[in-house]
Amino acid sequence: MSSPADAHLSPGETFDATASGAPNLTSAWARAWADDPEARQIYDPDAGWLSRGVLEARSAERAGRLAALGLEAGDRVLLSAESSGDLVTSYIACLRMGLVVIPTNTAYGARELAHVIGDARPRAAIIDDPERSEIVAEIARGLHRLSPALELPEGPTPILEDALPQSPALICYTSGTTGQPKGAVLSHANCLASAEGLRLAWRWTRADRLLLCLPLFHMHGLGVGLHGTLYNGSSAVLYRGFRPDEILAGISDFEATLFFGVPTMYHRLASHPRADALAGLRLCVSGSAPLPATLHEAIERVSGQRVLERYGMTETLMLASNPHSAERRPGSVGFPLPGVELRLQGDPEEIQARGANVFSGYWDRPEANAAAFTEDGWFRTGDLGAIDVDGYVHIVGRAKELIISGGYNVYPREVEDVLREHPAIEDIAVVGEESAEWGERVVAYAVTTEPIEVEALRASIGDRLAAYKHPRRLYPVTQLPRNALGKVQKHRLSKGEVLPA
Ligand code: MCA
Ligand code: AMP
Repeated sequence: MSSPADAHLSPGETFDATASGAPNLTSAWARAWADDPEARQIYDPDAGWLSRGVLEARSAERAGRLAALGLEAGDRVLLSAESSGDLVTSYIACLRMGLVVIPTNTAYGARELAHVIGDARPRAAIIDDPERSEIVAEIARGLHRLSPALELPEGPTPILEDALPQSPALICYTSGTTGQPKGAVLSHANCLASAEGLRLAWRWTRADRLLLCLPLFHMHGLGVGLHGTLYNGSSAVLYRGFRPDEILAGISDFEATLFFGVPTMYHRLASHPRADALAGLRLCVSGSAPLPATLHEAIERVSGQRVLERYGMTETLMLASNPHSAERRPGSVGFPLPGVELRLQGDPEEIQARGANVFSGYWDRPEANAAAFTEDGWFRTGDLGAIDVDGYVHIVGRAKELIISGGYNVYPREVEDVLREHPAIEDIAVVGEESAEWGERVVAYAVTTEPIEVEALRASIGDRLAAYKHPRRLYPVTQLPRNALGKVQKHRLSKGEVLPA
């Protein structure tokens, strides 16, 4: 896929994935810590500012505690907690001593946690919620359960910053194009390459301050927001949950320059009476789901901000972005980022990606890996693309069965498998229904032996599915539309072509 080669670069700049000269993430972050230890870096909503020097010293000390527990480089640590300074510090401690972190959604229940734990076999879990901690204890008795503050006996600091570029830093669970959740293994080099591309493309500097309300258990908040902050030696204000009032007030209270959000957040900001405050930011970025052109225009109308939309995936970190210093085109995700190559293949045309940011495979899944990459080494995104006359990339659909609701991915198969266990459900199809606020909403079409209210259906699901995966509507039908091969024609359901019985 061609694009203006230097769409993202300032005159005279070139991209070098290893520009930081650091072999791993924390060596790159440590340079900024050493430079100006007094500088504020992470704001915790309860405890206030943590300086770069405090993050450095405290994370080294916590690495000592983890080592005293017996953890060693290469061991996996599950991490499931709301944003906090403690969580950030302990995350840094893990990476500094070469542990591999598995960020996990705090909405997950026993079934979802059991899959991740059974598959990745972590030796420890950092969890902020006693109830979830108990669930984890039931799943894996021998696993060390820790709070985000790591209240453990102290120990000598282990060797830090020793990970190789190809050492895994993260295992992030995602379903890829099909099937069960798989652990995408991201190396230190993958994460560094993406951070360097975004530094150049978004002109990210030490002077920046990010309002970070995205959860730190997914790639958007963690790999883009937190990693970028630490890589650039800039600062971030953490929020737990998203409240438009707080964000809009935070812009001036914290002298913020950056906001990253999913389209649902922009939808809520656009209708807020104080939305004009967004004008105070240097850059607003949207990603994780399509930003409708009408919403892009609404934000500009109320605040003057031209939101910069970008496109990425857990497996690849960031792939494409609208340009910082040229037209940000509504409905488009812009140009491939520095160091990223994109091409369109097949009919319909799928976006395929290559670059130092792209992961090398899923944890323990040789077959899925063979399917995820083409023979000549390109990663299949499962997204359908088009490129316009000016080289802007547009995402025009998905080849994979995926619903994106409020920036969270929901795999219909997983929801259908759970719903099929309901005694009154004979046949079921789960699809995404268009929603102005959520992008897509999870809805189910069902053939049932007796009427079921959606709330009763949700109650029957209980914690077998995280609440954001629950169907919000249940449409009774006499039969599901199928093609000649017996496959449910989901596109007809999504378009509302099948009327409820
Ligand atoms: C919460 N709920 C949802 C969602 N979030 N339902 C559907 N979709 C959702 N995304 C439900 C809860 O289950 C609950 O339902 C009710 O909404 C209230 O929960 P609450 O937590 O108060 O919701 P909220 O504050 O309104 O949350 C909306 C949100 C949140 C702030 C938009 O969903 C969010 O932070 N989204 C960001 C996701 C993200 O970081 N994605 C990045 C993935 P009930 O009461 O009925 O049980 S990384 C990625 O995609 C790639 C790498 C990329 O390109 O970035
Ligand atoms: P995840 O598996 O959570 O990393 O989600 C990645 C998927 O989110 C991509 O494959 C796309 O389908 C979707 N996505 C991310 N950013 C955008 C965007 N700006 N526009 C449309 N889809 C997006």
